Amino acid sequence: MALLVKSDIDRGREWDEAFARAMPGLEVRNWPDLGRLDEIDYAFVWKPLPGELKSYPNLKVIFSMGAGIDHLTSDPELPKHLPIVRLVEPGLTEGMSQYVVMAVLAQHRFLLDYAEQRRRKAWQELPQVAAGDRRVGIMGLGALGGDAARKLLPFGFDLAGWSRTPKDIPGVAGFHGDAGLGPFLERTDILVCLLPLTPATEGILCAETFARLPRGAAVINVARGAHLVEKDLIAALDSGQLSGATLDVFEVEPPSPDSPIWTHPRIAMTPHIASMPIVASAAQSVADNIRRFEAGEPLLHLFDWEHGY
Ligand code: OXD
Repeated sequence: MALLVKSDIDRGREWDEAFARAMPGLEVRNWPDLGRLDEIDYAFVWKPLPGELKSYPNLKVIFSMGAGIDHLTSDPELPKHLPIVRLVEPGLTEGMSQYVVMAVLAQHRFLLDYAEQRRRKAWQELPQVAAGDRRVGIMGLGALGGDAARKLLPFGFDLAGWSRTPKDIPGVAGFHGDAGLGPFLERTDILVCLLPLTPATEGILCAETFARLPRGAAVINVARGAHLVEKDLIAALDSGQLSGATLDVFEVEPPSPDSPIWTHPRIAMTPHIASMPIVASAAQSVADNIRRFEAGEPLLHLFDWEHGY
C-alpha cells in the first residue's frame, strides 16, 4: 500500500518516520519521487499541481494536508468521484487556538496602539478593559473554531459564536444562520473568522459586515484570504469603523509589494503560518483513517460537496 506525501515545506524524512510509526507497512512516496503512479493508493497533499491527482489511476482517497480543501477543489481536473478528507488533527487545532488566543489578547491589550506609540517614542498608558467587558465573536465553530472558543473561555471574555447550523458550546452564546448574523455582529468587539471557504462565505468580511460591528471593533482573519475584501477593510480602518486587524491570510499570497496591507499601522500580519500540521499527530490521524477505509468503515472528516466543507 503506497501513500503519496506532498508538503510545501521540506520536512526531510520526518513524514517517512512518522508514518513508519503510525502505520508500519505503509510505503511513503515523497513527491516528486513517485515511482509507478499506478501503485499509489492514497495521497496526502498540500497544493498539488493542477491536474496532478487525476494521474494516479488507482487512487482511493485524497487527504488534505490542511484544514481547508480549496487548494484541492480549485483544480478543474480534480477526480471528483474520490473521497476528500479534511485534516483534523490535534497539532493543527492546538496551533490555531494558540494563534487565535494570541491575536485576541493582542487586540484586547492594544498592542497595535503600543507599537504605534513606540514608533513615535511616545509613552502613554491606555485604560485596561476587563475581559468580561470585551465581546469576542468567532465565526465558524467547527473543529478549529470550537477549540479556539474553549481556549478563550478561561480568560473571561464575553464569548459568542456564529455558525451555519446551531452549535452548543457551554459558555459561548450561540448564533446561527442568516438570521443570527446581524445580532452576532452587533455584539462583537473582536471578530475572529475561522469559517470554511464556500460560495456562501466568500467575501463575508466586507463593508456591510464591518458596518454592523460596533464602532472601533477589530477583525482577525485566520481562515482564507477570499473571506476578506481587503479594500473594504482598509476603508473601515481608515474611517475608524474598525480599530485594527490581524491577518494571516490574504487575497493574494504574498500581497503585492504595493499593497497597503504591508504598511498599514492598524494591521498586524503574518505569512499564513497560523497553524501547520504537526508531523507525528497528522500522520497518526491519516493512518487511522486509512485503517478505517481499508476495514470498510466510514472515513472521518469527509469533505461534503453539498455544504462546501
Ligand atoms: C490549512 C491552512 O488549511 O494552513 O490548514 O491554511
